[in-house]
Amino acid sequence: MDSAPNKVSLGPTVLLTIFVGLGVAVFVFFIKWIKRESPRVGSGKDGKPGKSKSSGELSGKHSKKEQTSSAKTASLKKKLTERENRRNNRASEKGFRHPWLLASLKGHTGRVLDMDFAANGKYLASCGDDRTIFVWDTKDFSQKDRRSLRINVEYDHATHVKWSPDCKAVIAHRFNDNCIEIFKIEKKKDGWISANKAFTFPKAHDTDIVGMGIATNGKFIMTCSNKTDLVLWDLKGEKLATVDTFLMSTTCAKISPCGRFVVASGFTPEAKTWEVIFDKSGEFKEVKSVVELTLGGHTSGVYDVAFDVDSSHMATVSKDGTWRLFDTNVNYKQGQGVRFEKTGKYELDGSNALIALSPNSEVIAIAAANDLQFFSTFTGELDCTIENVAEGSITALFFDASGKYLLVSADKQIKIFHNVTGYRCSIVTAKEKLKEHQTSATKDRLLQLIKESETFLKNMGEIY
Ligand SMILES: *[C@@H]1O[C@H](CO)[C@@H](O)[C@H](O)[C@H]1NC(C)=O
Ligand SMILES: CC(=O)N[C@H]1CO[C@H](CO)[C@@H](O)[C@@H]1O
Repeated sequence: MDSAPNKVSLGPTVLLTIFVGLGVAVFVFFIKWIKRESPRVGSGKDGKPGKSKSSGELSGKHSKKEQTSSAKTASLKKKLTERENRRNNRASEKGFRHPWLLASLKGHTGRVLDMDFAANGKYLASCGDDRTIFVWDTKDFSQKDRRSLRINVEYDHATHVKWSPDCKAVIAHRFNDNCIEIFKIEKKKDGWISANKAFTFPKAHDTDIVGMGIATNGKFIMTCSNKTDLVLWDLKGEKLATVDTFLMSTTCAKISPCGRFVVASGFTPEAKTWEVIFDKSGEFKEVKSVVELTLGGHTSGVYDVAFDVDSSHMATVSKDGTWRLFDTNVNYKQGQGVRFEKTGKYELDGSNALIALSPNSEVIAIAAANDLQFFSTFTGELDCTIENVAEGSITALFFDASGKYLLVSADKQIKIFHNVTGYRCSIVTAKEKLKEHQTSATKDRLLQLIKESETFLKNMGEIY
């Protein structure tokens, strides 16, 4: 080949190289400058910019002012978080690892948004924005192969999912239609289950819902919007009552495990409780606010509420950076209020937080963005932080009925963690009990519990 055309064609290449090189240099410089200007950019683990406590004061959402103040900065922030997302993606491809992680349930192709255990402990239901509900066989979380059932949510996706107390139905909340849909679950001959769409409830809320539940006594269903309208339903989809939560905006609404109370929280610095009352013949009578069971003491909005197994303890997590544990086993009908028991500080960023209380009320787990923290309710102290559990925010968390595991949904997976903190707490409380006078049988049982817990912790490579 002649060398002349080569020379000609080299020109633009060289130019292009120089041009690209310069561009990269300018970009890198600009990024460095931006990082210095706003040190928190990119520290958000949610793909959102990190947020200091003070900037979160506006209803826990992104401050609009901040976003519009400089379009240029915003678009750069976006670029930066995109880069970080890519980095995180690479990290999550390799997979999240942690010694406390027992298993991950994989099957959803979209974000898992909610999950619920069946009362018989045999099934776990989860829903995601991939328009599916999965039912998982919960037998032995450590085994790899697991039966699951995939239920399609037609033309929509479910944001909330719950089991009926008899384990014969799954109740889902359709996002676009903003209404409840019931799926009948039937046992098949092979021992596994099948699902069939049964019916849908009428739409009752104008905005997204933040909570849905069904009472363990099977008497009512509850839905609550992100505004202040909370609706109680019978199981056929007839409205029993509508309650104004008077919370300005509501972030959480749950039915207590005993099936008697509805607790909701939101913008105001306390969670409110209502009792749902039925007459002797089982007819709905009324829903009544119970001020004695107000969970107060926070200085800012309450994000989430959790219960122990028999509703004798409730816990709250607030935007003020603290959690609070209450003894709710009180004679509220005689005017006795809840007893405040413990508080602790969680040190996590995020515009929202979720809380889970272990069945025996010894452990609190808090999730904000994609981080987790475990606390002992005996000391109130932080036991462990697990960071970057997923790429996106944690959407739900709770303990299984045995208290052995903490389940966390985020991204496309459900992660199951050993309740290591719980074992440590068991040792502490058993030792406390041993200090008191005990029968020799109790003493033996406590010593046995300590031994078993210590063995478990030793095998996990944990201190105790
Ligand atoms: C409430 O839900 C509506 C959608 O129905 C949404 O536009 C609005 O931003 C939500 N409000 C809050 C405070 O989350
Ligand atoms: C808080 C809690 O439920 N802890 C439990 C963790 O798991 C151990 C072993 O099953 C239990 O003994 C603890 O009670």
